[in-house]
Amino acid sequence: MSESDRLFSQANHPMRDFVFNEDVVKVFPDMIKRSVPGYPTIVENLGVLANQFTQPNTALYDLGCSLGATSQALRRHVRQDGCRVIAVDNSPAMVERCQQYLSQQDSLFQELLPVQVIEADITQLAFSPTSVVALNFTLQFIQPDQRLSLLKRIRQALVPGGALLLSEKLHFADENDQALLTELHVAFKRANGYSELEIAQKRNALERVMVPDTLEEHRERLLSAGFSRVTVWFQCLNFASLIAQP
Ligand code: GEK
Repeated sequence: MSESDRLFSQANHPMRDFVFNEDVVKVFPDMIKRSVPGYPTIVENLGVLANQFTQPNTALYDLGCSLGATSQALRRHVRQDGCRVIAVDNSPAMVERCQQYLSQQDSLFQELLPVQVIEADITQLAFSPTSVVALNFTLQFIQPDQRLSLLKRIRQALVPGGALLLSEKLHFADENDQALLTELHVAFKRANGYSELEIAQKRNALERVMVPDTLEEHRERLLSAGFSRVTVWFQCLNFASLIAQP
């Protein structure tokens, strides 16, 4: 069972830069739900969207899978012959727990797509032919200068009819928009029970690790990577999810 997230509740929290370690794994489902507006809706609908784009006999990737919530949604919704889900994360603690959760899903449901969980850095991954790639709040943790080459490799691996499903926290070029949506996001976290101290300490820990782009930057980079169509299908406050088609 997931514990409730009190990770940053004590003053002078020792985590200077945020890391996806065992302490984070223990509280992760609670943390992400209380921090990312729209997360449950996005995850469930990634499965629904994926089923529209999945092509037979291809791999479906969940990159930066954490505990496999997106992989589970893909497996709940995608019905196609010869497909498999490949879930990848570079945090050993995440991968270990993810494997346990996906085995539990296997014991509860029949006829799910097979799934493989891999501990790897997604910037170094060799992709198999794929029809759906989910980057659900992961690209923002990749070094900015490595983002384009990752997207190019994903684009090259995508078969016709497939799609990249990309969810990210957004930055806004207009400083008034940025200030308003940041304040509304703080209000969302407050409403979910986080204190001012927890909010401030987590913001400091994430500052150097998570670097959000603007919607325009995403659009331009995706087009540079060779995608031909970019569509926003969901936005809640400063969090959005896009479909990028080859
Ligand atoms: C979900 N998608 O629940 N290679 C592999 N994994 C990485 C890398 C990398 N280079 N960098 C970061 N990660 C999930 C949520 S969380 C988002 C994704 C968040 C992994 C990192 O270990 C973490 O598990 C995940 O990307 C980001 O639908 O916590 O806000």
